[in-house]
Amino acid sequence: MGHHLEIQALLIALLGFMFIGKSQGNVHYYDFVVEEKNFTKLCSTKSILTVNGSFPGPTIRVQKGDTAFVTVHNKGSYGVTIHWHGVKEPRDPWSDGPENITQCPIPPGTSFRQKLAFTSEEGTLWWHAHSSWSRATVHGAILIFPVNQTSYPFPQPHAQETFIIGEWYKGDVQQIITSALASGGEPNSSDAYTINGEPGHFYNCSRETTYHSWVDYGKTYLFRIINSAMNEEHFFGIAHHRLTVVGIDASYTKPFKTSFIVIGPGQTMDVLVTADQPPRQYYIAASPFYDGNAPYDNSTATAILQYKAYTYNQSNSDDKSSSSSRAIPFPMLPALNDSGTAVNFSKRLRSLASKDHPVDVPKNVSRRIFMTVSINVLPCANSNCSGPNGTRLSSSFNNISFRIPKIDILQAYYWNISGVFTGDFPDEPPLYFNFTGDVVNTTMIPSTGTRVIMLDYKEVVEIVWQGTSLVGPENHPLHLHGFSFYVVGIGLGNFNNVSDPLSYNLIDPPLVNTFGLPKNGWVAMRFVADNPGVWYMHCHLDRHTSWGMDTVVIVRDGGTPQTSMLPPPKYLPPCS
Ligand SMILES: *[C@@H]1O[C@H](CO)[C@@H](O)[C@H](O)[C@H]1NC(C)=O
Ligand SMILES: *[C@@H]1O[C@H](CO)[C@@H](O)[C@H](O)[C@H]1NC(C)=O
Ligand SMILES: *[C@@H]1O[C@H](CO)[C@@H](O)[C@H](O)[C@H]1NC(C)=O
Ligand SMILES: *[C@@H]1O[C@H](CO)[C@@H](O)[C@H](O)[C@H]1NC(C)=O
Ligand SMILES: *[C@@H]1O[C@H](CO)[C@@H](O)[C@H](O)[C@H]1NC(C)=O
Ligand SMILES: *[C@@H]1O[C@H](CO)[C@@H](O)[C@H](O)[C@H]1NC(C)=O
Ligand SMILES: *[C@@H]1O[C@H](CO)[C@@H](O)[C@H](O)[C@H]1NC(C)=O
Ligand SMILES: *[C@@H]1O[C@H](CO)[C@@H](O)[C@H](O)[C@H]1NC(C)=O
Ligand SMILES: *[C@@H]1O[C@H](CO)[C@@H](O)[C@H](O)[C@H]1NC(C)=O
Ligand SMILES: *[C@@H]1O[C@H](CO)[C@@H](O)[C@H](O)[C@H]1NC(C)=O
Ligand SMILES: *[C@@H]1O[C@H](CO)[C@@H](O)[C@H](O)[C@H]1NC(C)=O
Ligand SMILES: *[C@@H]1O[C@H](CO)[C@@H](O)[C@H](O)[C@H]1NC(C)=O
Ligand SMILES: [Cu+2]
Repeated sequence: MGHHLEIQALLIALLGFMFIGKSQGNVHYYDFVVEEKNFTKLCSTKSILTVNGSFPGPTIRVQKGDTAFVTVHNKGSYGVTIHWHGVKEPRDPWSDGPENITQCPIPPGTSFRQKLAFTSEEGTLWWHAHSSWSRATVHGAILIFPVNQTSYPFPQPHAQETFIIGEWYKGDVQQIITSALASGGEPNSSDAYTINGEPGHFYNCSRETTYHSWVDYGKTYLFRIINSAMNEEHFFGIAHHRLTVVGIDASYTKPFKTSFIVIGPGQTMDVLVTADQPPRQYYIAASPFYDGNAPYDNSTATAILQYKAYTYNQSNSDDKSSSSSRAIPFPMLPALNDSGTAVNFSKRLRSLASKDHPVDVPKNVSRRIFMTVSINVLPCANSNCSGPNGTRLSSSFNNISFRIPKIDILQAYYWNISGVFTGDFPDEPPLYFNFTGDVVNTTMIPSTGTRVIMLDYKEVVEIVWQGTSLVGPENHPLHLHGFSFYVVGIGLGNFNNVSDPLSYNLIDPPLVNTFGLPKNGWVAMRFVADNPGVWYMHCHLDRHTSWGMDTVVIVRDGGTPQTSMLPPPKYLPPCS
């Protein structure tokens, strides 16, 4: 009898252990030391903010369903925050990171512990600072492996490698945005793009440090590409090699072959590459995609795909002679302003929608939000600002240019502190006009404020983002924290709420956290508001966010402990 009970208890404990083991995954601990470090690039040395002195910063490696605790130690000279881009953080906005949205900055000399709760994400994500422009140098990869290390929905790759596209400024990034906001004009463009921290052959003083990726002939590799650039989207390709896209934003896609990808800041893309070309060196290149009319950095970052079997000598070394490097094949990439190609690429993305990786596309929408996305100008006293015609550059959603408060919205919401935000972001723009017409009303002045979208728990939301031709139409990579969303429709021109929904893809739309809104076009996306909390929504081009192309989504609690926000951690960085 007693024996039986013991065995029963043991079995229950064992089952319980297996269950917990399965649902909770492993726990990882990381320490991130935010510190200044000198780097020499483009023939000059400057001090940048880093995590642990590396650029890009350290990689977080977990399996699906794991938990990671990251203690961020700020040894820099100003306050910062860190965000885990694409990690949904169920019911826990306290760890999400955007400055004065979910937390105040971590003061120099102090630490803040954040919890990363991985749930459905599998593939590639990334982390980055979320304070002013510090993310330019404070960022790194998050790799989420399948629970069964071999159970990719594609043949097991021989090896994997991460490519982080970055943007390098010779000047101080904080000073660049501060002075641009003071003058009202465009911030200075970057001086180079980088691949894994290195600009590559087409810049001065960067040949010696160009990033090399070594491959074996005949093998297939999983390349994880992350765009961490500040202000430009990119075309990315490898000479003579086809890429097979298999994932985006830590969600698997139906595989498709392409000679290049289009990837905006905030996006990640997983591709398979087979080393099936004559063994030698090939350029890997990241060129900007920019279809607006502001000045921009039109340079190209490169790395080298190098076959191991290729033994090279003085005459064909990529580092020794510029005449030979010209012979390294270069990928065919679209023209830098090729909007049509960028839109066509984004239309090819489809969720895998398989038995093991099913989709759950919301069908019965209960809340529709139609949101214009615009660059604007604000009048300036004596017309002496540096924007067009002496104005001050601005930007908006539904003609509201967002203002970030001094106390974070999460604390204000949780503790009912009034005067920080209002819950009245409108579901429609104040005016319907020919949003994408040639004749634009540039006198359309946005209002300013901290107006947020309030959603009930489990509301089924559709947001249609409508680009406008005001001031400077261009593609905008729009990002929502706390969720992945299905992109059910993409189009050019003005959204038609009768005919356009008829062509929605409700079968296998891509599931993403960031998506490029085409220049003078629209994107329809859907998600279920099942994550109570305070979640930032913004353009991932940092100059646009700085001008006000952002807002916040607050999802109310659902009425039970399991459907409510978790309580705050014991320590939160103070708001000064
Ligand atoms: C960062 O540096 C600290 C202190 O040297 C170290 O303890 C920590 O493990 C490092 N973190 C990572 C992610 O490498
Ligand atoms: C960077 O180099 C400058 C000049 O050599 C030096 O004064 C400064 O202390 C260095 N900064 C760091 C973080 O090492
Ligand atoms: C992992 O998945 C592969 C392919 O689905 C399967 O063959 C293998 O048995 C699995 N291994 C474990 C330990 O579950
Ligand atoms: C911006 O660029 C201009 C022109 O190159 C330069 O004079 C200025 O110092 C730069 N501003 C900052 C903040 O780096
Ligand atoms: C490289 O340096 C040379 C000589 O100083 C200069 O003329 C050229 O413009 C520089 N090129 C780039 C890409 O910065
Ligand atoms: C980049 O822009 C400069 C002018 O700012 C122009 O001279 C140059 O041709 C452009 N390069 C490319 C590759 O478009
Ligand atoms: C791209 O720019 C070139 C000139 O730089 C222009 O001729 C062309 O029309 C532009 N293409 C698009 C699609 O805007
Ligand atoms: C985009 O796709 C459409 C429809 O297939 C095609 O007509 C158009 O030429 C494509 N545009 C570009 C730039 O490839
Ligand atoms: C600047 O002025 C010109 C000429 O009046 C006008 O065509 C243009 O639309 C104005 N731009 C803006 C952004 O107001
Ligand atoms: C909007 O403007 C575009 C471009 O000028 C034009 O082709 C279209 O007919 C206009 N739409 C409406 C509804 O006026
Ligand atoms: C431009 O927009 C303003 C509102 O921002 C409106 O008062 C004005 O009538 C509009 N002008 C035209 C020509 O549509
Ligand atoms: C955030 O709030 C702090 C005070 O708590 C303030 O010093 C800082 O400038 C604010 N940041 C932004 C981006 O407004
Ligand atoms: Cu934008």
